[in-house]
Amino acid sequence: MAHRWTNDLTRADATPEHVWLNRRQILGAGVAALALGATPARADALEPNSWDEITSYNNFYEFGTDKGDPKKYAGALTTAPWSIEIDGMVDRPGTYSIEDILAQMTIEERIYRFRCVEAWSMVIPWNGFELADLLDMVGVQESAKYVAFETLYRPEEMPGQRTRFIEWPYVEGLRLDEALHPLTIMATGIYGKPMPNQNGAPIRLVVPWKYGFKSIKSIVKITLTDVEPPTSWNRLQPSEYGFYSNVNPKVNHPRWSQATERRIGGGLLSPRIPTLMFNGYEDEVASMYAGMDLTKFY
Ligand SMILES: Nc1nc2c(c(=O)[nH]1)N[C@H]1C(S)=C(S)[C@@H](COP(=O)(O)O)O[C@H]1N2
Ligand SMILES: [Mo]
Repeated sequence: MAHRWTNDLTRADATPEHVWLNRRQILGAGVAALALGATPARADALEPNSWDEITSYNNFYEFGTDKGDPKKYAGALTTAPWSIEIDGMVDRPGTYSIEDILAQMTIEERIYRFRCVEAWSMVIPWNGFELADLLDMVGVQESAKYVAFETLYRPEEMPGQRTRFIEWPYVEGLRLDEALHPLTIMATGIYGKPMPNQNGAPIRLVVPWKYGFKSIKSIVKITLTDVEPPTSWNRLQPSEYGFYSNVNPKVNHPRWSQATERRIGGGLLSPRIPTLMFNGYEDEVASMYAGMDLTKFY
């Protein structure tokens, strides 16, 4: 595909570590990391978190509001068979089984920083494919301007859905250019293994320059539309969560600063590190927001 991301890193590049870090700075984080000066703290921030950290500290409100709940309760979720209904402004709408989708996609590993809005971060080696490739497969029509996503609604297996904390199903959305950006992936695994249920099995979105809640898990429906789609957190608390939700250290959440972050796994004494504009992907994505007041479109 013409828009394919040029990051050709694999975990094999991690040995020896300093070689990996250099390659990572040049090829992975790109010019942004170089321009910032690759301080040891920043280089360290690109080392992947452990499997255990990634799979035991989660937000997945369908299984409860505690960060330990998804690991405890998501095991009960049936993830096969699984299909995604794709409809709206597309040439080939339909219900696509995950097997049929995967057969046509190139799965690759992408190591991205991942940030939750409550100012914690991890570095996760995702496996997945570009959302753009899936959208190519169904044929996006000229009139489409946004992509809407929906999570599974199955209260029998998702105990959190028995309370109305969120209006279920969980929904999210992207502007079409964001959805087509090569950094935006549909992830199907972590560390080369199938996606753990608590992380959004069998398939979830990953948008590395946005706060964590945009990266909707366990997707069953994708709709191409010409109106800005509703998003769960915006519905719940519009003054705190906007449609765009780009990582932005200069725009604070009304109840906390977003200027710094805590790396999960760094230990209690590890210093908070400065949060980077667009989570460090400024060179890649800033042009999509040129001319927009990001304090208004937060
Ligand atoms: N369906 C669904 N997707 C979701 C959530 C959720 O509660 N339900 N939580 C979001 C939030 S707030 C974050 S921070 C990330 C967490 O992803 P992780 O558990 O893989 O780190 O998932 C996002 N996707
Ligand atoms: Mo989050």
